[in-house]
Amino acid sequence: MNTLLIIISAIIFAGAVAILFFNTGSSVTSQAVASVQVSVQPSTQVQATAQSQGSMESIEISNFAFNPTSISIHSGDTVTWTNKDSVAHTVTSDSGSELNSDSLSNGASYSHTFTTPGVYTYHCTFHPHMMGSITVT
Ligand SMILES: [Cu+2]
Repeated sequence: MNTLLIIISAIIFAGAVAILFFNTGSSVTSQAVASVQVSVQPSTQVQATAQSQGSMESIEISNFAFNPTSISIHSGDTVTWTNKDSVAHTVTSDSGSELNSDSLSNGASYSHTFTTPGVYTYHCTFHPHMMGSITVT
């Protein structure tokens, strides 16, 4: 009778040890999964940030012209105009107030982020023959 009790106790003890071992093993596994998630999340965030920032496009103002004259961009992209001429120019919407730079002297830049699709035509207020357009899709 005593022997049977000892055997039953041993089985229960062995079961308890097995459960402890199993729990320890599974917590190590979930830690490993957590560390994998942590290493994956930052690169996902960087991609999301890069997407929300959009692309950067450059237009040079030189020889009384916008170069390139016309470009096509995506909503969220930013365009930067830089004046390479010795005389001042502006970047001014033909209608509306989307583009409204100050007078840009030599070397000065003007940047604008387009958030709404459409065709934005613009000119220089000092030299109305200087024209350009931005198509936002
Ligand atoms: Cu001009």
